[in-house]
Amino acid sequence: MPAVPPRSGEAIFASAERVNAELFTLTYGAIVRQLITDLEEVDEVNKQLDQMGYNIGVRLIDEFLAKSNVTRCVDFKETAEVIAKVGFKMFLGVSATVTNWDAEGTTCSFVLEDNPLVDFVELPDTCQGLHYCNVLNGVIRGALEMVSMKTEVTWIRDMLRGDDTYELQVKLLKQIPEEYPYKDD
Ligand code: MYR
Repeated sequence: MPAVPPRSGEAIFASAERVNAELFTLTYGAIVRQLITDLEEVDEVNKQLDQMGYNIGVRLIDEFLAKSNVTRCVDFKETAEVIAKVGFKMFLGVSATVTNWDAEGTTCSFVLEDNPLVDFVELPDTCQGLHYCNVLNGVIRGALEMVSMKTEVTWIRDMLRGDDTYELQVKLLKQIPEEYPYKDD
């Protein structure tokens, strides 16, 4: 008889998933720490994280569209719901709530139900201006640009800065109409 009973396949997968998530969180933390050391200015770190996210976002959209089977959204409201419920879940493992729409339907906020990026994170006083999760701004901006939407993405609330939740505002600046690829004769 083994001293420890073997775990079921499901339990092994669940624990592998948790280890992967922790590894991802710790790796992201190590990247942020390195950027702080290299760049010294938190504003520069914020910019760099946003740029990193943008580079990820412009590539990630293909994987998102292939895996999610999401087709064209009718408007920005539907796009926002898709990001909150499908995109966040797929890449971050959590959902977000879409809220705070403006009257024009071009600005809204994502309120994160949880934020795995910040597990184990405590910011020292010297990093108070840091937007630790700024990679997410870039990811959303980059992904949406690939489907013809120019956006501005800004943190409104950030628990690492003492707020009660994580709120990311997305403003649609411009929607470039897609050109019909064939000429009518
Ligand atoms: C369309 O109308 O073409 C569909 C647009 C879907 C855009 C979905 C963008 C996914 C972004 C994922 C963000 C993940 C953040 C962790």
